[in-house]
Amino acid sequence: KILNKEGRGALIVLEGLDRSGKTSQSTRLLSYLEGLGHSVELWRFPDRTTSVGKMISSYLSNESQLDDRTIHLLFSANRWEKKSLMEEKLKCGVSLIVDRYSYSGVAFSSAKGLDFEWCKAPEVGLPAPDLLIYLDILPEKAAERGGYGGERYEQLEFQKKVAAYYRVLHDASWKIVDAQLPIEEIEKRVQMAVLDSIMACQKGKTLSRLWS
Ligand code: Z5A
Repeated sequence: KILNKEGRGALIVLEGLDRSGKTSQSTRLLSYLEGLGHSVELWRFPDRTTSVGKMISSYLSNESQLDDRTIHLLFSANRWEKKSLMEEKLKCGVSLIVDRYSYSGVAFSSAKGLDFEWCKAPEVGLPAPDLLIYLDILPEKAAERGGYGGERYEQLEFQKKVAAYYRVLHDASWKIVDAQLPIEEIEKRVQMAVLDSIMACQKGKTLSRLWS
């Protein structure tokens, strides 16, 4: 495996609105990197397999009710409970493709009306992505893709607010990709950005922390 010999793995995060194509692109990226011989894993948040994740899953499918701040902190705890493993994998040379991360946490909870800085606070200190790929799509276009299901947040007006908070979070380091392009075209752009990032990590780029 390439990375085990040459340095740490890269933390690659994919963010975007519902139906922006994160899952499709994460899966394609995994196959691509594996095909090149890289050590790589695909993760997603929320991780619904943990006990915290099960509470989140039940909330998202409207099977349980939780106060807005409580669910926000659970989403954050779901990342913190994976932090040590995440760091260990990266250190051992495994690159991680992560489908949603702290940015979703802040954008979704802020869109509900919680204070933006309050939402960021519990995320401070988590590993920061080496590369954040934002799949950029108009909320109206995303809604046309297969229709929204029954989960919370899958409503057009709410998604517009989420998009606005992603714009507040955005900084120059993000790789913005037009998510309305054909899947294969997006895939190529994602691949190029990811290979650059993996190379930088192999050459000794240090892992930084959110939001400090
Ligand atoms: N949430 C939160 O509040 N706080 C947090 O901290 C975190 C999350 C981490 C979890 O949803 C919910 O939790 C989410 C945010 C909130 N809320 N919502 N709503 P999830 O992660 O389980 O599900 P999702 O992220 O919403 O996934 P998704 O709906 O499946 O969307 P996607 O992964 O971005 O898209 P996709 O499955 O790859 O593609 C959707 C469809 O579009 C599919 O039919 C594809 O074939 C099609 N597609 C994809 N790409 C294209 C292109 N380029 N052209 C045309 N069609 C395409």
